[in-house]
Amino acid sequence: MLATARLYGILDLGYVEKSEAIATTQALLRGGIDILQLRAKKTPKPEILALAKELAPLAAQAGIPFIINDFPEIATACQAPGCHVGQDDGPLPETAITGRSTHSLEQAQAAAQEGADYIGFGPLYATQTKPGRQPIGLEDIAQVHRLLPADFPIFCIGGIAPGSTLPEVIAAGAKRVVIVSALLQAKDIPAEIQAIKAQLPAIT
Ligand code: TZP
Ligand code: MG
Repeated sequence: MLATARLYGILDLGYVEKSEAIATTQALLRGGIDILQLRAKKTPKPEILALAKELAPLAAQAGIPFIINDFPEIATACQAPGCHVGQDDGPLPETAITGRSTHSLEQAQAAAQEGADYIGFGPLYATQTKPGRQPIGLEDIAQVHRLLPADFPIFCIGGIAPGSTLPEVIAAGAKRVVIVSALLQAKDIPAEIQAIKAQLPAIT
């Protein structure tokens, strides 16, 4: 499933009210998102777990990986296949799928070597979704794809939006992207997903 995934969506509770979480997830799944992550930086853990238990079966039914940000124990408890961790979150979790955020070529290589199943690479641009993090720009996108095995999933992330930055991100060599705020704030999420996937190159 990861091998052909091109568009990674994140249900970020910084943008979506808990009361809207199911409907937004259903819209993401209906549109054909390839991977879904639950990210909740300010929500108490029991509430994240309760929501994760509701979302996991929806993603499973849609046949896509469901990834929990930061909490492998929540992934295990809700039977989500994956967990995503940052640079400061210690060793990779023991979930079936593991992802690591990376912010440089060195970190990208290190994550692949430690056995991550995919990486996020960014933020390419400054973004309100991860405030205070220095953007890395587009110049290393081609190189990170040269350095890592051709089939290793690299998801470019941070400030990507269709109609503005996406074309230049693709032109710089991105094959896969994570899009958070632009998707969650879209008027028609499924239509937005389809428009983005039409722009992304096919994985060969
Ligand atoms: N990690 C690096 S940038 C980022 C994360 C979680 C946020 C990306 O969100 P957006 O809204 O697509 O810029
Ligand atoms: Mg983290």
